Amino acid sequence: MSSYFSNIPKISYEGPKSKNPLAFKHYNPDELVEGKSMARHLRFSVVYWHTFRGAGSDPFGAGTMLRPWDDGSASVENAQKRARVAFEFIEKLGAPFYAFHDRDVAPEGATLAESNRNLDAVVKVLKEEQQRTGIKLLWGTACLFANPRFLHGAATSPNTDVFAYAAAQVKKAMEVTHELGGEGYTFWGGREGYSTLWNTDIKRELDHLARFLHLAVDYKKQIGFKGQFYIEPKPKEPTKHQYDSDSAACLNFLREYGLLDHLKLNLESNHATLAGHTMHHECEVAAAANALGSVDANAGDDLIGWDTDQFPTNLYLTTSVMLTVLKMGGFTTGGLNFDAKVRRESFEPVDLFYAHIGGMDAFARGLKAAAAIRADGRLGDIVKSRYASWDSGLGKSIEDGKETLASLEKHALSQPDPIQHGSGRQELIENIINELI
Ligand code: XUL
Ligand code: CO
Repeated sequence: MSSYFSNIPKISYEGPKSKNPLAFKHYNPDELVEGKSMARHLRFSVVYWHTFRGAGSDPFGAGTMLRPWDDGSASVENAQKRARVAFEFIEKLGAPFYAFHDRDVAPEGATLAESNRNLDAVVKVLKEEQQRTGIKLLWGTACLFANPRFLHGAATSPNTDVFAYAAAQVKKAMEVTHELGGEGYTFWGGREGYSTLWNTDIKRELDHLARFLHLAVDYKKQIGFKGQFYIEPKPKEPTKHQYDSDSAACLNFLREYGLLDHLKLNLESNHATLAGHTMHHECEVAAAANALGSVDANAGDDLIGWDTDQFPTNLYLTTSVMLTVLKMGGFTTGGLNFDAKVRRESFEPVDLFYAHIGGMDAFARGLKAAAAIRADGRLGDIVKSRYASWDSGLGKSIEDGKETLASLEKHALSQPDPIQHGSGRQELIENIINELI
């Protein structure tokens, strides 16, 4: 196959002084941070949907992307060729993983059976390319939101035939993910939510969503797929309210329906901000429940209210994510998956390289800054001393479940009323972070 990126070298690390736009300034895959290579910490993944299927269209205009390898047809041959080009790109970039939806990689056929055959034909190429390059599948997923049949949802559709069709699609997507050695499988509830409550039975829809996920858990066991299941929170868009609205809502749902042992969270930065949270908040909430599985690494725009899915460049964002990731002991099956798209105005193939290089360097800097904050110790000491009263005496006794309201009343009456205690030191902490970032 002819090369489509022959004028682009393999992207390599040249260090912070390099002015080469096609080189890493901070991502040095073999460099050790806290005793582990950057590549193993960060586990970068390229998404198929934005990078190879994103046309650059928006609600106001048509696509703009120049993709000379793509003939624009929905043929299987075009999809197979695109898959080879995708691997050429990922290989040159040096990302170890990729992720896809079933309908990104292969065209939908006239029937489900034909769609499955199309998928098999492209999976054959993906498998060959994985073997040729050593690039691995971070996770697969099924697109249960684009086709009009899913307009009222998939697992939460009021129509049982749609539920069954979605189940069949997940079954197939899970099979091919398994065949490709995928390390995970993601459920993003594209249209699992509502546009108006006047026509919606929330309780029934949530029961159906849980039933759907339990069916997937059962099938996973049946076929011996060992990858991690993820659920991806998002509060709105396309629906007014998505049931998987944020980390806390997902955790509550998973707990309520006995699914917490089977799914972790795949958190996305722009979804966090749409939910009115920082990504740091979402990561900490998930990690506190031992459920932070993977990250869709992107960013929103401060002023545009949509899910703009921009490449992450903000070092405070990447540092905060990596602090939580280091604290929880690192990713296991998950990674940093660039669920991000180049701007409509950045329509040349080379822009795909600039975008990913920038995101990878931003996370490499975030990793180094997070490790520096941990090594410095001042932030850790401030947090530790903030909770010091819980480490012994009364605090320990409360944590151990040995106190009652009556015993605490006795304690409170036995001594002067507590005074304003312990500055939060927010400004000092922010100065320390700025010093180390
Ligand atoms: C949509 C989104 C999806 C999921 C996979 O906002 O993030 O691409 O990551 O379905
Ligand atoms: Co995502």
